[in-house]
Amino acid sequence: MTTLIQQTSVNGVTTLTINRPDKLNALSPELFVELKTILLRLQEPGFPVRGVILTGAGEKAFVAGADIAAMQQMSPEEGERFAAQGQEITALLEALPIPVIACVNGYALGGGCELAMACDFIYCTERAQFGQPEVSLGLTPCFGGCVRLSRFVGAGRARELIYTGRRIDAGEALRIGLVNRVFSSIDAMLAAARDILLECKSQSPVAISLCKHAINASYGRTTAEALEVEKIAFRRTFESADKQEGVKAFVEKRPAVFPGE
Ligand code: CO8
Repeated sequence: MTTLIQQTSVNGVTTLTINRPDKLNALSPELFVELKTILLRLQEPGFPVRGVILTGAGEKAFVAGADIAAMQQMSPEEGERFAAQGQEITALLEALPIPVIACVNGYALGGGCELAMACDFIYCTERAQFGQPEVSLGLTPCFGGCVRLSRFVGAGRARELIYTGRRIDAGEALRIGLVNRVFSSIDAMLAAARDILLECKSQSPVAISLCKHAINASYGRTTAEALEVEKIAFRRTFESADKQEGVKAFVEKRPAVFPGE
């Protein structure tokens, strides 16, 4: 059992709770090690999880960023290693072949906002605050902020947020497309995330993982290249038992029961 990240699983949905509330869940090197171990386990073929919720413990923060105190004495080489560690985590999160929802209450700043953006989409409470304040510390975003923020909100808005280090509230995050939905309480947010993941659970896991792959692979490719990835994903569904079952069930006018392979 890990200590910096709590893990609970119900009905095939795993909730990962970053658990350093006294430090507003700031991302320390030790926390990265735990998170990496968990994410690698979730990627193992056959691991019985169909959706993940990533959230933060306490009332104040999802994650208030990378651990600023830990960065104080780092050499450039150590800084680069820390950045690589963070990028490895966000890449692992993004590559999970199942839906992952970030549930943000309170601060999601710097590395916290970047961690949320490595999930498939973001829900938040009315008390959420988002931002990339790195420039106010003389730093740059390095866990994917310069790359992923513009995918959510467009290049112009991403530049404005990153160059000013400004924080935005839940209403603005919703308006510009950083979050999908805003909730009045943590419980309502987590319940909605679980409901959506259970809804996804009744669909073909193979098809969902291929959709996720095609969406992620579309970034950085030309339209023609991205369409090629989509075409191959479609082809791969024809090799799956899920597609056989889904199409057969439709023809037989009954609900599909997907084997997930
Ligand atoms: N790192 C370490 N400790 C933190 C962090 C953090 N990012 N954020 C908060 N804490 C700690 C505080 O030091 C404090 O600890 P203590 O009680 O021991 O003094 C505790 O959490 C509570 O924080 P506050 O008392 O400050 O709480 P407030 O409610 O007054 O303020 C804020 C909340 C506004 C969120 C404030 O804590 C704050 O500004 N935090 C920093 C936010 C920030 O700048 N985040 C970005 C960090 S940089 C980053 O994430 C980019 C990644 C770069 C990686 C570089 C690799 C080398």
